This record gives sequence, C-alpha cells and structure tokens, in this order.
Amino acid sequence: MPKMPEMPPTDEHKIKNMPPRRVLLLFPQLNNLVFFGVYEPLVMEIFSAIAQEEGCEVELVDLRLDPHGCKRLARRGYVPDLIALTTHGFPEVPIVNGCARNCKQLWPESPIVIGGGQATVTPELFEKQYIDMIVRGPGERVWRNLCRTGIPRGPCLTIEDPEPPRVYSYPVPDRKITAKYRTHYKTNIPHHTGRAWGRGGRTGFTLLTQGCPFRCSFCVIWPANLGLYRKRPIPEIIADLKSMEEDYIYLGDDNTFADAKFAGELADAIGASGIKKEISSYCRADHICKHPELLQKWHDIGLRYLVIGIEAVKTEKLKQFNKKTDQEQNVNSLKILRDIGIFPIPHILITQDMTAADFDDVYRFIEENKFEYPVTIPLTPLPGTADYAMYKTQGRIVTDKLDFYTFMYNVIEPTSMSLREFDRQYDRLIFRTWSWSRYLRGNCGKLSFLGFVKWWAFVRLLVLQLRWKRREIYRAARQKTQAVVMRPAAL
Ligand code: B12
Ligand code: SF4
Repeated sequence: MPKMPEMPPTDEHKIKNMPPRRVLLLFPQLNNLVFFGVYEPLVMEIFSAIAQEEGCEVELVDLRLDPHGCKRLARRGYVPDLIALTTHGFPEVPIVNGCARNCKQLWPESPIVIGGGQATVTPELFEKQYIDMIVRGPGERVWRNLCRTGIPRGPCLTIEDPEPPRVYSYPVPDRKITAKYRTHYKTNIPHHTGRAWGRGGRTGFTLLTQGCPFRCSFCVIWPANLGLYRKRPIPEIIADLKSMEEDYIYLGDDNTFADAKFAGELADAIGASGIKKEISSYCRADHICKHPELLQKWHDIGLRYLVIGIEAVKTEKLKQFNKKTDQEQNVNSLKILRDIGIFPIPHILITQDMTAADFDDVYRFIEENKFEYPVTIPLTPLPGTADYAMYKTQGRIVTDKLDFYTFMYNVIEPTSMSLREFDRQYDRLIFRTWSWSRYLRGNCGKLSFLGFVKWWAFVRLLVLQLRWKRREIYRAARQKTQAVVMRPAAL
C-alpha cells in the first residue's frame, strides 16, 4: 500500500505565496428508504476546518439536500482544485461512482479524492477512471497533507496513513459551512412521546471515538477503521459540543463507553462546562453491567437513549457472533438502564437459521422488556465482515444488488424455511411488535398513545415498501436455483 504523498511543510506553501486551493467537499445522497433522518455531514465539516487551517477556500455541497449544487457552482464558473467525497456504506457505492463521474464531466481537470468506511473495505468497487485517489482508514492527517500538496497526476492511487496517530484529534468541525442546511438536519423516526426529537426534530451529530476494540463477526466497523480504536481529546469534544446549537445530540460512536475511565472523565468535563443537551448513543451490554455508575453519571449530564447491541436472545448465538457478551448481561443491562432512567433501544439481529419458535422467542423478549423502540434487523453480510466471507463461501447469498444491503432485507438463504416464509415471519414479528395488543396490554413501556400511533403507521408503510422491493430478491433467488438445476444438465 503506498504511503501518503510527500508534502511541503505549510511554511513553504506560504513562502511560495501560492493562491489558496479551492476545495470542494461533497456529501453523497444515501441509498435507502429515507426514514432515519438527515444528519450533518460531520466528516466534511471536519475537513472544511482542516482545509481552512491550511489556507484553502472551501465550498461544501450536501447532495442529499442540494442535488444540483455542483451544476450550479459550475454554471457560476467555479472550478475546484480538489474535490473530496465521502462514501458512507455499501449501498452508496453506485451513488459515489455517479457523483465522481458527474464531477469529472463538470470539471475534467479537478482531481477527486474519496475516503471513508466503504472506500476502506472495498476500494476495488469504485470507478478508478473518474477518481484520482482512494484513501483507506483514518483520513484527517492524509486530508491535511492533500490540502498542502494537492494530488499527484497519474493513475488512481489507493493510500492509507502509515501511522495513524493514537489520539483522534482534529479542529472543531466547521458548522458555519453547513449553516445554510442546518435546519434540515433532523431525526425523522417517531419519539416515544410522539413529539419531535429536540426542537422540531433538529439534531446535532458528533463522535467521541473512532472504531472499536471488539471483533464481532457481522460488524463492519472494525474493518472499516482498520481495526483501530481512537479517542478524541476531551477539551476538543467539549469545544465541539459547545459549537452545536441543537438541544438533541446524536453521538454516533459505535462503542462510546469502551474505555470507562475516558468516558467518566468526559462526563465530568461535560458537567463542569455547563453543556445541557439531550443525548443518545450506543453501548455494549457488558459495559453497562460493569459500570452502572458510569451510566448514572451520563444520565446526569443528559444521556436519555442508548442503543444496545443485544443481537441475540441466546448466549450460544452471541458466542457465534464473537460478541463476547451473554444473555444474562443483556437482561441485566436493560434493568440497569431502566432503573437509571435511560431508554434502551435494543438492536436484535434476525438470523437466517431462525425457526418459527425462534421468532416467537424474540417477540417474547420484546414483550417482557416492554421496549419503546425495539429494532429487529435481518442479518446483512456486508463485504469486509467475517460473516460475508462465510456466507459467500457457503453460496448462500441470494443477491449481490447493493440496494438490498441496508439492514432491512434478507439476502441470505434461510436454513429452516423458504425465503418467502422467512420474510413472512419477519413481517409478523414487526406487526406484533407494533400491535395494539402489545400497546393495550401495557407492554410498550412509556410509549405515549401518539407515539404508538406514529410507529404503528410508520412500520406498516415501511413493510409495504419492503414487500414491493422484495419481489426483486425472489426473482434473483429463482434465477439462482434455476442456474444450479441447469448446471448438471449442461455437463
Ligand atoms: C452518521 C451515520 C449515519 C447518518 C447518515 C450520515 C450523516 N452524516 O448524515 C444516518 C444516521 C442518517 C445514517 C443512516 C444509515 N446508516 Co449510517 N452511519 C453513520 C455512522 C454512525 C457515522 C458515519 C460518520 O459520519 N462518521 C464521521 C466521520 C468523521 O468518521 P468517518 O466516516 O469514519 O471518517 C474518517 C475516515 O473514514 C476518513 N474519511 C471519511 N470520508 C473521507 C473522505 C476523504 C476524501 C478522505 C480523504 C477520508 C475520509 O477520514 C475520517 C477521519 O479519520 C456510521 C458508523 C461509523 N462509525 O462509521 C454508520 C454507517 C456508515 N451507516 C450504516 C448504515 C447501514 C446506515 C443505514 C442504511 C441504516 C438503516 N437501516 O437505517 C441508514 C441509511 C440512511 C438513510 N438513507 O436513511 C452502516 C454502513 C454499513 C455498510 N458498509 O454498508 C454504518 C457503517 C453503521 C454500521 N454499524 O454498520 N447513518
Ligand atoms: S458490533 Fe459493536 S462491539 Fe461489536 S465490533 Fe461492532 S461496534 Fe464493536
């Protein structure tokens, strides 16, 4: 893997009195039924701050909100010296490729660099004829260098930072650059009270750490971050939180509380700084069990919602996932959170070896724990994960079409029922989860009537859309079976 390109130091850049580079930052559209919300393009806000420190002029287009932004800039005569694009996930690969293609049409001489989790795990899927550089793994240092040097001419290079710093440090994200879009950064999914999250749904977004020290078999986070786990300096986080005008903050970390000492010191610093926000984040069940006092401390500074990777309701399954938790911890962690006053948002994986009785077990778990926001996710083998390699070898992947890798479709052949029956079981689970019966028996926790009605309508619309799109998966499955049947005949 080539290292970062050599660069002149900033001073030399200044001595040569080079004009500041015009840098264009692009956040792509996302490929999904858009329901979650639109969050600020954090990585591009960070890169804007870095580019400005390096003396560049920055333009940012959030293509989710302004799909024609690039064309408009080009019409005005704007020509960037460097274009940076992030990649989000697997389903966004064709979108990012399309974006690079459009940019090359508008600005044939402007080099394009892409980076992010998907560029890290599958750089080969990006169209190198339109892209000048692919950056794998942590990008804040590489980006600073590119702002100083630009991109060398020649074929597309795939590079990574050879020695990512152990500390994840960068300037305060530049939220002035996204001020024009700011009121659109919102959470759409229904709140348990029925009201919008924060003020009118408005949501601020940041991260405290990058990556994860664990190695779960289904998870793309560790491969997407080259196995690293890095923490931001506490004073930088405080400055970042202070720069956000929203009352509701989503901490998108994958494993926010993995280092209890760091998380405790951070909570103290947030408390001392007088920051008052309503916070949601992620945590492992075992961390909650080991450090209930830490979660209490975070509750005191505003933590109200916590996604827990429950993943399975049996320890045996958790072992298969290499999750390094057990069912007792799952149950205990939920009790601890309830006692503190934090809403648990369980994420439960629906695996393709499940029988009808297993679906019932998952539903029973949801009922017993009276969840307001249970999330059941069909296990989706993302390229880069251990599970993907396993299912690929077993020949059980039904479709490679990226649109179906959004954690909402079943793309693996089930072992104990047909694909259609598996989907029926899955839909039944969702309908039971959001049923009047669960609500009226008082098993939806603190979900208000309005909140319930919103969820009820929301999931039914969702399932309708899913059913419409699944027809394509069934077609792919049929073709796969026919191909298998045909093969011996052709021999
Ligand atoms: C924030 C987020 C979102 C936001 C959208 C993004 C946004 N800003 O609005 C929301 C919450 C809406 C969202 C939704 C979804 N998301 Co999302 N999301 C994330 C999350 C938590 C953080 C990404 C992020 O912004 N990080 C902040 C930046 C600063 O960090 P970074 O991207 O790692 O960047 C560093 C490097 O990668 C690199 N880098 C990044 N870009 C670039 C660009 C260049 C040019 C360079 C040089 C370097 C570089 O440098 C940076 C600094 O070191 C990730 C998980 C994760 N931790 O990565 C999942 C993640 C990307 N999401 C994922 C998924 C599946 C989804 C959903 C489909 C889930 C669902 N079923 O609803 C939806 C679909 C969206 C929709 N249409 O509704 C998956 C993607 C998996 C995959 N590989 O396909 C991830 C990885 C989560 C996971 N656990 O698997 N998501
Ligand atoms: S599932 Fe959670 S704990 Fe496991 S590797 Fe992914 S982020 Fe880490």
